[in-house]
Amino acid sequence: MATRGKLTVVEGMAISEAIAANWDEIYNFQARPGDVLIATYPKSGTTWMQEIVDLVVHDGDEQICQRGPIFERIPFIEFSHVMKPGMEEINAMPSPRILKTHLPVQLVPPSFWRHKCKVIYVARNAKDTLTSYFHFDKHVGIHPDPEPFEEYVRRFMKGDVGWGSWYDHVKDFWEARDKHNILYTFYEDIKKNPQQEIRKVAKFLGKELSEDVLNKIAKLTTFEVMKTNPMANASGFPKELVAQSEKCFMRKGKVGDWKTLFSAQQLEIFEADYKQQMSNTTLTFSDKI
Ligand code: PPS
Repeated sequence: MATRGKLTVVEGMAISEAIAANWDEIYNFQARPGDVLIATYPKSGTTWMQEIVDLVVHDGDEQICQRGPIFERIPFIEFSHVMKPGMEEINAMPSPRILKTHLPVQLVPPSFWRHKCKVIYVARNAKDTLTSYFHFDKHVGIHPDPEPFEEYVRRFMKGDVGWGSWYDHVKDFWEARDKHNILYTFYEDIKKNPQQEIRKVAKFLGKELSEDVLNKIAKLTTFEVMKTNPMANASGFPKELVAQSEKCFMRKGKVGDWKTLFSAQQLEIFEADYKQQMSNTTLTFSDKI
């Protein structure tokens, strides 16, 4: 990797310098009534939920969902200065828009809360998120080199990776779910029972879809189908940012891939720290891994 971006700190969150440089405009983003926000910690199934939501909103019409790459159909707010669509294009999109963010709940642009926008959150278990993020950071230049893995595990536990602490992110959205209009979903649940989780998303968005349409959406959003769909697999990502997008966005799509990276000793340290960091929440992932 020729160039490597650096992390800095904004409002207590570690974030790439490229995003920090435009922080005021990002935080002051003007959401509109009816906008839907897909919010996640990185590598938690964002792209998957993006495709599900676009298909739900369009009644399972796969042709409409071929109208452009996923990152154009559902723009990424914090990246609007890094790649297209930029802020002007996002502002020009007709309502209702579907948007993506990785920001922690306290840093979501306040206009989303002011307009009581619907927010769909996807949480993924910590070890698989870390594993996916490690592979992503190896191939994408916006963050520092993640090698060696042992050091990456330490940084992840401290929240010294892009978008800060996974622990605070999942816990704070969990606490906020009843205060705001938030649907809290889990990657592992979508994997286990996609129809059921897609039905929840549809209900949350006020869409009544037939069983046939729900089944169709579940099929179109399997890992295998999305991986080969150029409009869903992020293969059109700018090459200067992502040299080999297939290694970043549609890598394995499994639950439990962390087992390929963690040593027994790393696991022990990670689990002890996890217990401590997750001791003050009712949120659990234990039966989902
Ligand atoms: S990003 O860059 O933060 O927006 O990445 P994100 O989309 O959140 O997460 C990428 C991981 O999600 C997996 N993925 C899927 N899993 C199952 N089914 C489907 N359809 C699917 N689509 C994406 C993707 O493979 C990444 O996980 P890993 O573990 O790296 O394979």
